[in-house]
Amino acid sequence: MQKTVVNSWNEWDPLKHVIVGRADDCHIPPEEPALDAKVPEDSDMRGQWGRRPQETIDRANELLDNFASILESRGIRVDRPTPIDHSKPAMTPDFRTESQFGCMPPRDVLLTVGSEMLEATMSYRCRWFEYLNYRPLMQQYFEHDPNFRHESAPKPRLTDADYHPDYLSDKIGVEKRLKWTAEKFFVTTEEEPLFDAADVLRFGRDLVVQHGFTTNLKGIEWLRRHFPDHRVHTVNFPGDPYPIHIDATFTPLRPGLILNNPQRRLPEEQRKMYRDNDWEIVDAAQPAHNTPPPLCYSSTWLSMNVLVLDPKTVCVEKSEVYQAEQMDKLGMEVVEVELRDAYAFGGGLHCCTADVFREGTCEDYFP
Ligand code: ABU
Repeated sequence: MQKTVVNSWNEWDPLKHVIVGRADDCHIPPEEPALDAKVPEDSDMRGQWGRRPQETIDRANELLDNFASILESRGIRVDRPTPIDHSKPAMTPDFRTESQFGCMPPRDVLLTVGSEMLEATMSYRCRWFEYLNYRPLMQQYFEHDPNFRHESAPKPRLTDADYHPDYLSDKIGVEKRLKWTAEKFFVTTEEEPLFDAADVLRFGRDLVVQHGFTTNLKGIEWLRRHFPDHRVHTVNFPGDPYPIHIDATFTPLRPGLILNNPQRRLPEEQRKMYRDNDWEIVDAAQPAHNTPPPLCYSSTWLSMNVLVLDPKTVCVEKSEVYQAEQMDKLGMEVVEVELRDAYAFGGGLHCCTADVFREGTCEDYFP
């Protein structure tokens, strides 16, 4: 039996153990406030829901299995979740929605900080029960690692009070969305703490958290109180009309180097800690595609949603040739991984994984 230890403090230390999601039984959930706000008005996803076509599930699983094998061939241990029945309604005393989402992508649900794995509150009703897909693994880690801390953030009620009704229109227009996001007026209100784990980036002692559709200020404050030994920084990327999840926007590659989405630049006033500590923030390369694949929630910027295996090695999606070229110029060895046909299931190479173990300790990169 391999020894299990949960430990991961940042996005780049050598990766030794990881969770890779599964596409089994993934659904396009029915309309609901926070999810609708993320779906572009001209998207092919508008107005349809139900189980994803089996051939797309099979193809996505083929790619995810292949990604898992690539990681294993590099000596990285890979665990997989156990899918619950996503066709069942998600129902609490406060809401009901007719189906769930899936067990993709794990990065949205699980935040690993040191020896702790924290289940996020989530902000979509259809994802309220998604943590259950990972509970068998959490139990296993709890059994085998005496220092493992399994934590769960307070489950939110997700009543209508959690969402701004202004966003409940499919005719807002990109211009107005950009104005609203620049004003930090997002679909989620400040009714109760909300966050998705994929809005958080780990830089040792510092956690950088995006305030947007899926994470509100109360969620960030909850994280601040939950991690009292960390410094928690709130960031915004005003160029994004659909701001969810930081990992197609801001991508640390190694100490001192971050890629930033050139359409979603970190505002000057939020760059001080990087500047003061000689970190370089460079524009990411352009995506290789003009549109996302069919039935996909994410933007074409999944091009920069890469998985760093160590400070010199990075997994890049195979068709993202410009991103791969840029990584090469930045001195990274590129591991090509085919995943585009799985993007529709919730994201790219970073999204579809969650860290269990990376070598290294909690360092202070911004003293
Ligand atoms: N989960 C990452 C998606 C972000 C984006 O659509 O750009």
